[in-house]
Amino acid sequence: MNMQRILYGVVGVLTGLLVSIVFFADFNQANAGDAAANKSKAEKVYVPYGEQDEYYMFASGGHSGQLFVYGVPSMRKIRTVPVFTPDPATGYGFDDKTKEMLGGYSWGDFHHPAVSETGGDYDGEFLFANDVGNNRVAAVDLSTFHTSDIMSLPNMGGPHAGVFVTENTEYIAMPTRFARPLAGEYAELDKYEEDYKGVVSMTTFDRKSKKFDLAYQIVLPPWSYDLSDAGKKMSKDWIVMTTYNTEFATTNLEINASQNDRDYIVMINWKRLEDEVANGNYNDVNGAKMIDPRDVPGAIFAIPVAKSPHGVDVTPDGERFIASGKLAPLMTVFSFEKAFEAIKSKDFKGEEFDIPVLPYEKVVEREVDPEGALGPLHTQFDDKGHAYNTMFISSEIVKWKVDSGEVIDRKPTYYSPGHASAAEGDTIEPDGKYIVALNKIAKDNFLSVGPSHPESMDLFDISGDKMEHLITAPTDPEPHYAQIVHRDKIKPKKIYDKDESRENSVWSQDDARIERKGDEVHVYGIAMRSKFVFDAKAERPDAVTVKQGDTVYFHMTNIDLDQDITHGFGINDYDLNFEIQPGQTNTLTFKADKAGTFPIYCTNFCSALHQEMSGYLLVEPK
Ligand code: CUK
Ligand code: CUA
Repeated sequence: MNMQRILYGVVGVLTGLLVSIVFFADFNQANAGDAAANKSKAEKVYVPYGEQDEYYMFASGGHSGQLFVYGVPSMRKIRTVPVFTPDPATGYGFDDKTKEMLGGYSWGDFHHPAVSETGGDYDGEFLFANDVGNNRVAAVDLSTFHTSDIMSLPNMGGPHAGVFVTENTEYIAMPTRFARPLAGEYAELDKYEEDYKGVVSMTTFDRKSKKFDLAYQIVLPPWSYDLSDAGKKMSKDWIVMTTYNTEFATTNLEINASQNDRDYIVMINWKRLEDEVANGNYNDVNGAKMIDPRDVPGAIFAIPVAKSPHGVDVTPDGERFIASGKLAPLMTVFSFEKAFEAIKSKDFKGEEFDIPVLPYEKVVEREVDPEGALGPLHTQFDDKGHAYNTMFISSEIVKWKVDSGEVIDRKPTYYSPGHASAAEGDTIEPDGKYIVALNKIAKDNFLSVGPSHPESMDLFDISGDKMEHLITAPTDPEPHYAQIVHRDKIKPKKIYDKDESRENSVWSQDDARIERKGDEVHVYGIAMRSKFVFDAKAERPDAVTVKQGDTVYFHMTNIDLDQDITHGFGINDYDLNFEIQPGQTNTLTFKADKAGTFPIYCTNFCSALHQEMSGYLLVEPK
């Protein structure tokens, strides 16, 4: 890479707007067009009644904090799964279990989903997600599409650069975006270089208990870590991360963090660190086992890379990693084998912040010139050795050959894409059928809904030599990344397992009962079409009377073990609602501090007599 290219990059950013306008014009012309071509595209995305989409697309819900699920190729949204944010529609964050899991937070910033892997392939059991807003990691159980665990991570400053999983989901890795003093301590910005740290969290996940454990954390120089990936096959013990702000800027980052011609890719051997942690070689920092890889020979290396890269992605064969320049209009292909050789021969080019630097020319395989496309961000792959790069500034996807760097196709997106997601794109065996560009800007694609437009997603058929744009779909803010998983890998349950021994569950309406313990009232009730039963023996089994100030526990079991019969449970005027899916037991706890008569009603339409599915909460005044 030379200075000229970097200059082009800067000029590119400045002229980006102009280029976008050119592409918009192209789009309008292309669109004027060909009725026969449009018919064939429509047929490719049409899923007739009785059939289903071939793929699930799990898309981040950005600062909604939630997971969006789409069908591909129809691009129909199937479901919002609440993850980091309360959801009144399902009562997520209202019932006891989910309320505890959310820990009082009311927002999250979900950037990157990662489906659990076995042998480098999606196994479809769980999906992990990062919360950049409040330093959390979450797991969604893909048998129920319910969030099963959320863990808060200490010492982090916005875990943006994950999540990504190692080949057998040994670890869910999350590098931090903002450097910050450890343990949330105070330190002046003048102390940035000494006191601020970058951190990578390495969490494990137990599939039986469906819970996380923070295995260890890696402390790093106060650079900003950006989109990262785990090795595969020959590189499986490594993770690679791009960095920016190697300038240590603490203000006006848009200028001050773009000074250096080069930033770094950091490669870390997690296997080495795992062994060291097992040997007790760590410090306890704020409840985390903190290891400094600079104390472990062979555990960490830096490789210079074109300035301010945004992402690095490992090829499906695990042999190369590709960084995208963002401010330098090129993609750089690096070789793991070459990196390993440089490491073996101790061929270092000095140190940066005590990290041995591998010489760029010893690790690089090639620089790929995207022939004028600008703003490369993220790379995806197909099954034929091609890479696909999103180009944020020139609003397009560029298809090129990983082996030779030859650019094969460029297709406009509508508009500015962040990530793209290819079918099975992060696995050792991508499908090569579809790619979806996740765009930040929709401009005039859809009916106007005011000054803020929806985000958009472009579906392309990539099975041929040239990409074919099929459809643009709107989306709520804001998909950053998505994974597209073949439907055969997802095995959703039809109903919750009926576990007779489950705490607080009641499986027959005759067993419904109310137990009082001092000022606690426990209702062990059932929901079925089309009634609630709280106390089988009472004159009015669907009424509950408590005293003002009592703490009320509604332990509700949905005993309708039938597909898709979900009941809701709303208490009028008490700001409370939750749901109970078939075979599920949920508990809602609250203080009945308001005296009066409050209707209870099923909020989820469940039968022709759904309207009759109601009862009363009577709160006697003190
Ligand atoms: S980031 Cu959004 S476009 Cu959070 Cu994955 Cu690159
Ligand atoms: Cu039960 Cu509506």
